[in-house]
Amino acid sequence: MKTLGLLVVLGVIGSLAVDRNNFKTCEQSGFCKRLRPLKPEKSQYVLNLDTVIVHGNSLSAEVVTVDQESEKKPVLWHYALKLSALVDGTFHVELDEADPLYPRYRTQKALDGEPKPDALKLVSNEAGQLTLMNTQGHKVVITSDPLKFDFLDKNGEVAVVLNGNCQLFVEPLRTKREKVADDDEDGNGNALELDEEAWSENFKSHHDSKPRGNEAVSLDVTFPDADQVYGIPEHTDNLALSTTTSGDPYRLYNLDVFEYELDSRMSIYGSIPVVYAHGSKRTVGVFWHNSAETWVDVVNYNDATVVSSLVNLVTGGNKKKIDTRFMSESGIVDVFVMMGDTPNQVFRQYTRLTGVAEIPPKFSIGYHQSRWNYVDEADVASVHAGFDAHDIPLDVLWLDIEYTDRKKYFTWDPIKFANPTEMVANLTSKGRKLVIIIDPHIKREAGYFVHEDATAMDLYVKDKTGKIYEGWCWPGASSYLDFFNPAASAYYKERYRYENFPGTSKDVHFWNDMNEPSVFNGPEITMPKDCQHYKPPQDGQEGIASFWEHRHVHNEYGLWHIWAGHEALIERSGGKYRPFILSRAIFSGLQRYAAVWTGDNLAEWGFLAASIRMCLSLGISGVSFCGSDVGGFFQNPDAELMTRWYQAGAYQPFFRAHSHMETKRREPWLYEPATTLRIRDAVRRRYALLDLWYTLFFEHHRDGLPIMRPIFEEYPKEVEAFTIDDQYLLGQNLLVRPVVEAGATSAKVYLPGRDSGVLWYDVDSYQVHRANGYFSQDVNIGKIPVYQRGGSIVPRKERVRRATALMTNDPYTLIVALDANNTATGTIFIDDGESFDYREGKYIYARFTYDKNGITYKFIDDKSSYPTRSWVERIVVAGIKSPPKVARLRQGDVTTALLMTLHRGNDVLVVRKPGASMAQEWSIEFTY
Ligand code: NBV
Repeated sequence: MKTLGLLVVLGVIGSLAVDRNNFKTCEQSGFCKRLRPLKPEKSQYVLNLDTVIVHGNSLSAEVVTVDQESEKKPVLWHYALKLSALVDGTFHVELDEADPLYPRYRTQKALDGEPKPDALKLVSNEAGQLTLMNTQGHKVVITSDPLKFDFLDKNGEVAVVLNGNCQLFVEPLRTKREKVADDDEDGNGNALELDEEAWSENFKSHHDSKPRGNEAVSLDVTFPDADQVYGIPEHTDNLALSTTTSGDPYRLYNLDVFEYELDSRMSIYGSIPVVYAHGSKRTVGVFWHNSAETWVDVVNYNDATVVSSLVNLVTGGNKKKIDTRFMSESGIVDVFVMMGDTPNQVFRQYTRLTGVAEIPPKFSIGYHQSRWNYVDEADVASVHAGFDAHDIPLDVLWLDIEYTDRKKYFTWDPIKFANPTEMVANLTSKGRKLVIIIDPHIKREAGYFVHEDATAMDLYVKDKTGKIYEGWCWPGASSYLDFFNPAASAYYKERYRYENFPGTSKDVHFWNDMNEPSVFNGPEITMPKDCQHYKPPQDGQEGIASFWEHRHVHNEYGLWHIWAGHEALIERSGGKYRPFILSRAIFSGLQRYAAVWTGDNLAEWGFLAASIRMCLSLGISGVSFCGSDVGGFFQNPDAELMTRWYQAGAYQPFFRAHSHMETKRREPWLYEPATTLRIRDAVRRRYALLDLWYTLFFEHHRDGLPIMRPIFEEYPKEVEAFTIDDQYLLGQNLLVRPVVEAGATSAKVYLPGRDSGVLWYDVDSYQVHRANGYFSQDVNIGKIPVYQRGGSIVPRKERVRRATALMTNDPYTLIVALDANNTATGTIFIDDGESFDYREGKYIYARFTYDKNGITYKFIDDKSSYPTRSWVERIVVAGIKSPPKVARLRQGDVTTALLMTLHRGNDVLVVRKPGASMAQEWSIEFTY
């Protein structure tokens, strides 16, 4: 079987690899090439102490650049510095030109509103150093000449340094003529040559006109005492970032990279410029708030690849630290320093800035079946029926671009999808939903209403000459809606109204692909950087000051697209229902509107493994609702890989199978029966845990923490775990180690919590393991290692049905895994699964607590309630040492004696049919 699978894989598409020539290296990216080598011994930036004003939560001051070489240190340029303290141990540093020729772009949509201020106090001002403090006791020491910022933790130790390596640069905006005149002092023409490079760039056959010239920004950030740095997704390499001294820096530039490669620092679809630094002492982070093309260098002095001489030279040989450096093509220096000091605190600080995900509609955490394409209504009906025939749960069927009338979004193919209303009704009659794709490119075809309206109303992105930009994408000649223009987003939102898109209803949700944006004939398969986006008109801003160039907003484009779609879906239901959207492009803050997937992966083991670390990295960067194309997009997975991918996908937040049109059909029943059964088992495991998932999403919404967590997040002192990215925690209670190796008969698993004596229960057998680092778990093709933490209670629904909606009133089984003190707790969230009514208190958020006296179910939010009809049908207590003799349920005025049985080696107690309603609090009392 395996050999056959391999032949098929090689036969269908041949060997696949990214065409690196399509994408820039640092050397080919003007500003990266220009800035990366700049490492002055002394920074030119100096804070003018006479201008310092500290007021409310911020300090403002003038910063100048001076010619440090010359004795008189003449001033070269003026800048405005603002340092603010924000709630929750975060600082904000902004440095812009004091009087720029035109306003420089400030990223607009990443933040979830204005960050809340904290007070900032000037503690001292002496010997050229200012010391400031927030209310939490973090200090900032600003050295004036040269400018440097040291951020001190609550113990007074330096945790983050800005410009310690003198790599702060803000290239001032200039007019072309001025620059020539300024620099060509000796008249030898060199300046002119330099200038030509500053005012245009070429890549392959593409010319970038760079009308504003060079305007890059850069800043170095040092993390003393850090062992590892994480973040800056989306990349395919390890969760813990690598040293970039050999090869290119990490690149952040949203790109449609065909056949992207593994273990790479190249850009792919998403960019989130946040870095976290972690060590046994503390965790801190830095959010580089910039939507332009960005490169990030990393030097980890603990890294074996960093030559020891360099370590000794820089650190004196005994101190660990990590240097990072951000370089962006435009914008201002706009950086948030998050002081942690634990992983959870710093991840929370980041989501306080950029927001959390809405509680997803419950169906969307079920299983999704997609393919490019289900070809017509009959195909949809038969796939749909196939799930029932094979008793495999399914919540959503997906339609890719071929459902449209020749790639015209907001239309249906008149022949293949002539009766969408009926098709959707067939799905909803079984409790299922439909997701359809809408891409941001619009077909330029006479008579297509969207194109005609967008042209007439002037809603498209413009080219460098101010004419409508025309690119090439699926529909052929296409133009792109300019979501920065309020009229364009308003128009786009209208398109989603039920009456404007017949066939859609509250049960039809959306997938927004290609929104990097992907442009087949554009530079690096995207939009030229000198394209023009809408900017609100302002007096005196004409010519190049009257629009934003695509270069300024590139990484934010997809976010605006998704934001508009999200608003549209809320508006179409009059604000009643929570939308589901899947986005391919990613930028900071995207989590507020959409789920993501890791794009066009390959049906190879390496891509299955990569899906874990990619989602972990996105998760700690705010975007928890993440998954990968189960089975792999390109190529044909053999039965073993397919099985392992389902088993892994069932434990990732977004669980969807998807495949390329040139691959073989692979609905679960097209494999031999044993494989179909294993896939069925994996999907059913997902459904049994839907309420755990739903609670985790609610808790993310409430507490802003990732759902998939790296081990170090919960066990921050376990150095061995700092680089683990092939296993993870779901919340705090489940530990998952997918099998990502062919032919595995065992899996190396790290069980954290050795020092605190944590117990881990195998969810299949209740066998208990005491945390002791790595151990080898036997597996077979039916098993991936999953453990429940001792001390936790996990709700399950064991009567798995065809779809999430059909399980609403089903009873719960509670799995109580006892810790060494024979206690456990867990939580549950229940609401209607689809509306915003929870905001009015129509929900239950409750805690289960187990101790030797019994079990209680108590509302955490006691002002809220929800009339759920679910009840408790069974309680399983694993790890019990002295079982009670009698158990009595109390709910309201009623007391009922309960039946109990013992299992395994008498260490698993089952409380049978308590029958307690989940709509009200209850308790079970034990007597011994
Ligand atoms: O819309 C077609 C595909 C889609 O199936 C895939 O999931 C996206 O990532 N889309 C990309 C465009 C073309 C892929 C080669």
